[in-house]
Amino acid sequence: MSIPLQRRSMAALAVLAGLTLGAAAQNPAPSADETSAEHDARMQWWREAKFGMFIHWGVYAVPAGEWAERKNHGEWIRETAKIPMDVYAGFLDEFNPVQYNPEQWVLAAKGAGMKYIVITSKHHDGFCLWPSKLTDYDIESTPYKRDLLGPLKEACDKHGMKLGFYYSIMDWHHPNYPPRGWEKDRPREQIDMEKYVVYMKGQLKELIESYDPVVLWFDGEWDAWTKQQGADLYAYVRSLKPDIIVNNRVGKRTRELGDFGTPEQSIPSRGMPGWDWETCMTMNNHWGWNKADKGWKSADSLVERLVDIVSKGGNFLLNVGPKPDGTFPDEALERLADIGTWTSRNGEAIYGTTANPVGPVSWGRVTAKKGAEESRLYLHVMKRPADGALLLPGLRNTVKGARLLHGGHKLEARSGDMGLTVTLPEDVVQPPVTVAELSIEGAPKVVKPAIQPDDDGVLTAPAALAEIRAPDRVSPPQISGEGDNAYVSHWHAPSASVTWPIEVKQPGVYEVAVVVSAEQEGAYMDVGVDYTSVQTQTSVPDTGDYNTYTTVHVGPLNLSYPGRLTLSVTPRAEGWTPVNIRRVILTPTFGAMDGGDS
Ligand code: FHN
Repeated sequence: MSIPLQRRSMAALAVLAGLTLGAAAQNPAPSADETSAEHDARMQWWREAKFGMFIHWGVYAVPAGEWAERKNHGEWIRETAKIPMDVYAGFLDEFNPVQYNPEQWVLAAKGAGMKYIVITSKHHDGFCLWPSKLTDYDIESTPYKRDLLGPLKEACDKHGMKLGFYYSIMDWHHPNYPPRGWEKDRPREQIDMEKYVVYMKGQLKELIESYDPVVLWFDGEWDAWTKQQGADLYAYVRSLKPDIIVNNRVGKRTRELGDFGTPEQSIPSRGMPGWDWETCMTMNNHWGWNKADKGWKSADSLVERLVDIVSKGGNFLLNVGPKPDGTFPDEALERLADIGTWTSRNGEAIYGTTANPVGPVSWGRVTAKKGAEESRLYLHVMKRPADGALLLPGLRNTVKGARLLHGGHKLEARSGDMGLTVTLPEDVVQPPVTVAELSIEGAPKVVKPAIQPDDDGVLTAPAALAEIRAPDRVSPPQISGEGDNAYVSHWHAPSASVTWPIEVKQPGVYEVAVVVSAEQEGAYMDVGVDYTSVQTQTSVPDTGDYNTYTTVHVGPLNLSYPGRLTLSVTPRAEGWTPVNIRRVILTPTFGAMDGGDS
């Protein structure tokens, strides 16, 4: 499988350099621009796969997180323990994974219901798991000597598992890459990012030609790296393999460059609408092997995270940090097996689904398989309501049937004012997440229930019920938190707006107030409905921090006739600075206005 090796011939390096430099200059990547249909075709398998295994493995596994008196190091141990290069090289001499059996890894991933694997071909320390022609800082310089990626590729192909590579742009070993600030013993004269890029391209060419990876997962882009270099590298790897999928850390972790977003150790509360994204997460508190780390997440909570992520339109890349002997920690194997019990029963509600079409529900999460004639909604019950009533707010379709996905037990489903409700009897609950399958006629039709005035006629539009509107490829505001504590945040784009369906029962003038926070003043916004709006007279004040909210009185809004309307908050582009919103309140003034009873 791997490349026949003439070790590290400068001649080879020069030829490659000449070749690549030439190529880069000409930007030979005609495939950079693709139609959206071609883009969708390229992303399809990834979008359907949903669940993958991340593997952080390298010589940093040898110290197992321990150095001097500290036990909490991980794959960053060279940096966090400030280990000089020559001392760190000692780990290469000890790295000998004789128990490495990649087929066992692949079967463990497959057993968990994972569809692809992404392994660290080279992490920040610069050590390469394959015999690279371009450096001797690789597996061949260890007692093990043999390629680690080739056998993994073979095992993946054998079991229908897709394989991708993590590749760190940041490199704490390569002479042309800037040394760490604390490294006084490494010369800085050789810093030359152009040469380093040639090196990277050479290695990526080796990896692509030798192992045909389906994903390139770049990282370490926050250091000495530019958007332009990212765009060039993206075009380069797509020119080598047009259908390869590349994450957004090829650039500067934005929406502008790369095929998918990469939230880390977190799940965006409303997903990333209009964009492909993948949450990567550790199973305990470290990416790399740390023998002292017992902070393992439970299998149940990992299943819930998988469901949460997929219901928001994302993929889940769950990490394992193998030991230096080449085996997976028992705790990881146990969790993979337990997760597999759930995915083997409920996989239909995960693979090939799309995000929840009805909006947040209090009892769990929803995934969907939409069709023109018939659609399937998968109700992932995490907290069964006391009466077992699983309301899908605003869903207006005709029910075709409902059943437990695993076991097929028939369930009752009925339409009502607020939407469609499926009833889950107590005795059929299947922890950690019970899945009910609801079949409906046609594509999901959702008419969000409008916000109703309270007894005093006050209309309160909370962030939890808000809808975010943002042009494509713009980083949209996010809704974080649940219930009354929810808030709209990360509102960098003035082209985005926030809306709510409201029901005006009594026409008249309403006093508008918004509950906001900001860390800079200067923002103005319009609050309005379909036919009229009012603008903040003064800029939103700096409240000191985003957790400190204040009520800004915007002014009167004349809602002249009853009915269902869309309330919206829209930034004024000029001078916009990010503002968090907790809620918008419309208080009737007409008691006073019509002088009636007040
Ligand atoms: O520094 C790395 C870290 O070691 C790990 O690889 C994670 C995985 O996404 N990424 C970086 C931190 O953002």
